[in-house]
Amino acid sequence: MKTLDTTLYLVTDSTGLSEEVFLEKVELALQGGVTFLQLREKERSTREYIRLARQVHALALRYQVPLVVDDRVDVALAAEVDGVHVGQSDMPVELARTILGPEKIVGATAKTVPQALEALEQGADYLGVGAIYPTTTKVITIMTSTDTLGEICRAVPIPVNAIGGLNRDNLGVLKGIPIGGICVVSAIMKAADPRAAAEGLRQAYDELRKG
Ligand code: TZP
Ligand code: MG
Repeated sequence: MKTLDTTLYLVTDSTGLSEEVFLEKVELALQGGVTFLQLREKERSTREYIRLARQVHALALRYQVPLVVDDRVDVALAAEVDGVHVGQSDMPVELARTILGPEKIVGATAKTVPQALEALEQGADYLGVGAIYPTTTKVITIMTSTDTLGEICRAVPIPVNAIGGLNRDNLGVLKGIPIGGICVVSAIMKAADPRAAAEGLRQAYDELRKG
């Protein structure tokens, strides 16, 4: 099993941002304590996706934070990033693992215990589970209850991250659930100060763990 720090996992969203502003936001988030990065691009051409992945990877390397790309195994390979995150309608974990090999990170979305066990068996290194709260980020998702989240966490030995509508003020519902960390998009990407936003999330998460 890989040692991954998924405490504060940022899924990026570059919608409406210039490349310069986007990269600056990602860097500020890294300075604020993001421990894991996923580049998630739904509109870009393959060529643009690869180019941006390379740029974000250069940043991530500076902060020693792993970078995975959403969905696209080809982009992960071409840009030589650390791995991929696949959803339930993306390439199966098993195939992503075969293509990427044992060293690369393969993360998966799971919404039920059977999905979680299947992803684990196929070689997933971590899971994302949600949406815990309704989200304003453009995504096709259904809500997952915190009971199911807890069951998934207890069913698998790999890190399980909660995702969906999370911010520093609403993490209380996760109390007592053995999550590996939290995933956020807008709480950081839409913040005027992504560094302060990341710091605030780290602080709120630490308090959740202590309390
Ligand atoms: N998968 C489930 S919810 C979600 C994804 C990618 C988006 C979460 O975004 P936000 O802005 O943190 O609610
Ligand atoms: Mg996907």
